[in-house]
Amino acid sequence: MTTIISRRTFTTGLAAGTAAAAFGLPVRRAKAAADFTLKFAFNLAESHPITTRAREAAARILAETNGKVDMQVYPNNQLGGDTDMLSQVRAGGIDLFLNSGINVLSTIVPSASIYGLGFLFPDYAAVWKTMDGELGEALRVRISKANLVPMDKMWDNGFRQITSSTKPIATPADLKNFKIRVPVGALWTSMFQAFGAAPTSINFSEIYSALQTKVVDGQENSLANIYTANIFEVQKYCAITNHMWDAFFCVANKRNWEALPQDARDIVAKNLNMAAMAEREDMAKLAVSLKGTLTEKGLIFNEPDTAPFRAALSDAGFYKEWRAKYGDELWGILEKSVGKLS
Ligand code: X2X
Repeated sequence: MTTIISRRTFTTGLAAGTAAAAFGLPVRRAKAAADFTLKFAFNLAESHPITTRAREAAARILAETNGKVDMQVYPNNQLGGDTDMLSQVRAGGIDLFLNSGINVLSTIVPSASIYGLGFLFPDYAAVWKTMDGELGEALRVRISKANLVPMDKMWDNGFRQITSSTKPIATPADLKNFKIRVPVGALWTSMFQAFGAAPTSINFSEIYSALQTKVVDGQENSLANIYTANIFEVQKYCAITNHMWDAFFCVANKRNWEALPQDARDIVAKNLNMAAMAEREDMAKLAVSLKGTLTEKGLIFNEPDTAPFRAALSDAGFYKEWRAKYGDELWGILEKSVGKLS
């Protein structure tokens, strides 16, 4: 049977659309309801490249599934902070969640944080060789055991830099008792304790107000987040420490994922992975260009010698302690890719 659109319905719809456009209102198109709606949530700002690429993926998924799969993108902690979003993706209220393996995801899969160990990667070539290689695969296996389905490609969250409202951070001594916000993950707290700082775990949803009200004096993040989450407005100095690199796993609630027909799953996974690859390129460019942009916004940059920071972690027994926690198998896989650590 063919659907008959009466001329009357058609012209009425058109007239309404034209009128809406004339008044600058969004034009509502009549759309068949999708068979599957997926909620895709994360903590990043609307203007972060992750959001842009996620929205592109959503449009492609809708087109390639002929309107059957409608992936709705919720950036900027719209569905709650990370701790909350993690509970929701586990319960099935959120279908897809982007989260760092070092962040709240590590509260249920502790080993997922291993790639966040200080000063592991000199550059992006080393990063992707490791995370698209054996280590990334080993971590995805561990995440799967927690009833979450990880997509193959991680989304870049960048090399991290330390910002402060009180003083430039030039040496490890400057971090002594420094009140710094870190995400909610044991490795982060441990690393800044090893530096002698005073870390406080705070979700990204609260970072701006925590800095603004001086609950903490500093934080550490990629330049992309310092810019898109407006952190530069409440911070004065930025030390290019590259002390760690971070990225997000894209994980699906297992039950909801398996409720999708296989062909739809393939289309969703393919487009999420493609979006991650495009976003990696965006981030690599931003890491270079944002220094100028942020300087114009008034942020004062310094480039400390990082060797003493690395030595401080080593001297505090940081690597030794975490080697015991991660275990020899995972540590061996990591060292195969990045070289001996001590
Ligand atoms: O919370 C952060 O600092 C962020 C956005 O970088 C992470 O999700 C780890």
